[in-house]
Amino acid sequence: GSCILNCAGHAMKPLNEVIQSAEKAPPSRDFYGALEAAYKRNGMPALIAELKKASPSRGVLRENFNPVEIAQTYEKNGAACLSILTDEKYFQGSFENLEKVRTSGVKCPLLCKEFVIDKWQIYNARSKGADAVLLIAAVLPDLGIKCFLQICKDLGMTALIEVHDEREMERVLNINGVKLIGINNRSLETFVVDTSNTKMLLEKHGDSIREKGILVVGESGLFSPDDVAYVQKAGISAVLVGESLVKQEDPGRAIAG
Ligand code: IGP
Repeated sequence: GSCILNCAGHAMKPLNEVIQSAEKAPPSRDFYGALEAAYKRNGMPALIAELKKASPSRGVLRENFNPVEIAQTYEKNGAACLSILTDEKYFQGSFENLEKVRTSGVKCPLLCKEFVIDKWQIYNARSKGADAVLLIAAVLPDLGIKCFLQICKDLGMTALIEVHDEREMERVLNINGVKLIGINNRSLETFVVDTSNTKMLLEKHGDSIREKGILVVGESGLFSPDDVAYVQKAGISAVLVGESLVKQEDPGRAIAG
């Protein structure tokens, strides 16, 4: 069909075509269910292991970045789900990486990690094999989150809704159908990581989160077993870890250790 070019010079399918490809894609896997099951099984936070080649705050994290190899060692060593950066500009990610992992035999559900501001991106993610998308409360109005949640539901995908502060947490808790909230400990403005943010937000809102059956993911800046124990004690059920794994020579062993 006819394509237009996006600002990165990539051909973009028109919306109707990308919707069709999403609907034709092999069915999605249950990202939320995989986290819940791993948490119940182990009594330890479920691991979402992230494939991240570079970041705006740290530059290139890993030179020899073979997405399939990394994904396989993550899975082998007990990751419940994987997060794959597809944002090119800031994280040197790609949809090619997502598709490669999806077709490699890796069974973990996959989160497509980019800055979603348009529904086109959700259909595109699904058409490339993603099972979940990240929705960042800081960059979306409530109505956008609601609309995108519905699209995810229709596609059988999980939405991970990311919050940073109390105001965003309150907004998100007022939206129906939210099942998975990520608390990002890294400030989007200063890049400073503060895990006490998770503790503070869960002390204030833990009751209503539990009442609604929402699972919480601790995101960013987790390096040691102590860091994980700290956010677990605060009440999270899963962790999203990128840098500290990707930087290891053997990312799989780092999980086991
Ligand atoms: C992983 P870390 O510090 O373990 O590499 O963080 C993940 O939380 C981080 O990559 C992230 C992110 C984001 C990246 C969280 N939210 C939004 C891009 C966009």
